[in-house]
Amino acid sequence: MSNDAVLRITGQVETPRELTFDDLVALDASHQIIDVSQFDPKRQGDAVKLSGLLELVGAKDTANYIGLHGTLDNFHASIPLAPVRDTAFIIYRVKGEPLDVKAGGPFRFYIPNYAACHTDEIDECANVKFVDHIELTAERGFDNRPADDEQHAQLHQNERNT
Ligand SMILES: Nc1nc2c(c(=O)[nH]1)N[C@H]1C(S)=C(S)[C@@H](COP(=O)(O)O)O[C@H]1N2
Ligand SMILES: [Mo]
Repeated sequence: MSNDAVLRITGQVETPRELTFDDLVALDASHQIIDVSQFDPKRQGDAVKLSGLLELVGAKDTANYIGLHGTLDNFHASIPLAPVRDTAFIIYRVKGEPLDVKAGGPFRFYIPNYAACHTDEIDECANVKFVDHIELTAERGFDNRPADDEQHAQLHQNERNT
């Protein structure tokens, strides 16, 4: 898999950054989560804490929402930052290699304790796969998560067909 994928972080930050796999590997050990199965037995691999990335870019006090953009399948979520800023992480590595696209890689956003899809602003749908852009905003940003059961069922149907 290509190792030159970048995760952009922009918006209400002091220093916008474009981070590669190697940049994430190089982040301080205090920002790393080794083996995410401790949070969800269905998930494997290693992650960096969202809080570590926010520190790196210098998130501003005006950053109230976090936008998670997945260009690959045009999937976007915008959720309040405060409830997830100390718990969310980005899975990026499995067995020393970049997270495979089949597992939502190269960068996959993950919130432990998410709500069922479209029951809450912070739901399983907000665990955005193939995230290539994290955008901090003052107001709620673009979000095209499924709005009801029918749209959600359709989304999962499409997943099975691809
Ligand atoms: N980019 C992207 N991320 C996404 C989705 C999607 O369609 N595209 N679906 C969401 C939904 S509705 C769910 S339930 C979870 C499913 O993740 P999983 O396939 O790893 O179980 O991913 C979420 N993240
Ligand atoms: Mo879902």
